[in-house]
Amino acid sequence: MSVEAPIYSENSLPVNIQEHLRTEQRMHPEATGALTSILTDLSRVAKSVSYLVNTAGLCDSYGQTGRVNIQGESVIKLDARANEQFKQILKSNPNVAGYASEEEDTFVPFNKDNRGKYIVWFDPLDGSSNFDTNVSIGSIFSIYQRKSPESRLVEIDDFLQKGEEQVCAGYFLYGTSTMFVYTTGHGVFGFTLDPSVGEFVLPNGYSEIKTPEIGKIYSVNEANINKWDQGVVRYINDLKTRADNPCSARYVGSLVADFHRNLLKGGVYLYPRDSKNPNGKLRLNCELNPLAFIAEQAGGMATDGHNRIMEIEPRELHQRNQVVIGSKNEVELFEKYLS
Ligand code: AHM
Ligand code: MG
Repeated sequence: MSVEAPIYSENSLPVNIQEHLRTEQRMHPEATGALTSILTDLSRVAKSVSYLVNTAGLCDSYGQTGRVNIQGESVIKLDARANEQFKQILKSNPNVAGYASEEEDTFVPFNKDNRGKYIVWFDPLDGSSNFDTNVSIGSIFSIYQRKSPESRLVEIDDFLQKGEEQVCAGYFLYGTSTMFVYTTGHGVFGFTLDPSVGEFVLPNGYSEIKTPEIGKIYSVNEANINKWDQGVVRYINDLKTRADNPCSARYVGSLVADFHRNLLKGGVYLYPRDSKNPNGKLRLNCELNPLAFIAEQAGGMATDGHNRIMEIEPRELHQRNQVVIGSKNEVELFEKYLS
């Protein structure tokens, strides 16, 4: 079967991700090209994991490996394969000194030839329990400058930095199309994979992503309502029943898909603490900080109810925190209900 090329708008051909990254690099004379090279490699990871996700049903990637990860969760075969793709591609980049993954117990220093100044955090496949029913899933990444000297292997403190230290963050969304969304602190850009040429492109009219200030959607696993604090119950009730702009519920159960929809349309995603998950379910370092960086750069907010997510001091690699993230108006409202 041949793949037909999409018909782009007449007046403007799309920019591919390499051209875009080169332009961005030129706009920052202090840039050395190291971050550009990591982002280019991450776009290769995105293509390769997208292929794995798209073909999983055809090649025995459904099901579990039989292993249980540090968080007590069964490792799905595709999680393990996606993790390997991130690891192999990043390892070949001399600017990456090591990585930490949601799927691995601890951080991994690369060998002595990789003593670059950056480290990468990633969740190789988020929402993977959804994928064998063809529901959208994603990958999340975050890049920091290491704190330890480049003459040594990386250390745990390189991976326990506050989110506000991030130099870049993003996600890949495997949805009706595959997207690569990222920020380096100069706006949010979202590229779409054109499968006819195998390139991520920035279609016309879709350059910088801004999120609406007032949201119309709330996304939460409402089946947990009896386990929530009363402030959260009252907050959700307010969103649903307020006279002005009442919200509608949308919940895929895949963080990247829920976050991305709300980013474009306006809304909030929350995973509050509950009696089963006293700190919420989602991980600060590989899930919340990267999405918080994107949300803020798009004009939104991310909080645990009391603190800005990116100002929380991480104490552990796989730390979990309560989160409310999305449109400013609804995130600020949550803070009022908790105060
Ligand atoms: P994962 O990292 O193990 O895939 O879990 C994270 C996922 C998120 O994608 C999603 O938003 C959340 O867990 C759903 O949790 P629940 O099933 O409790 O609603
Ligand atoms: Mg995850």
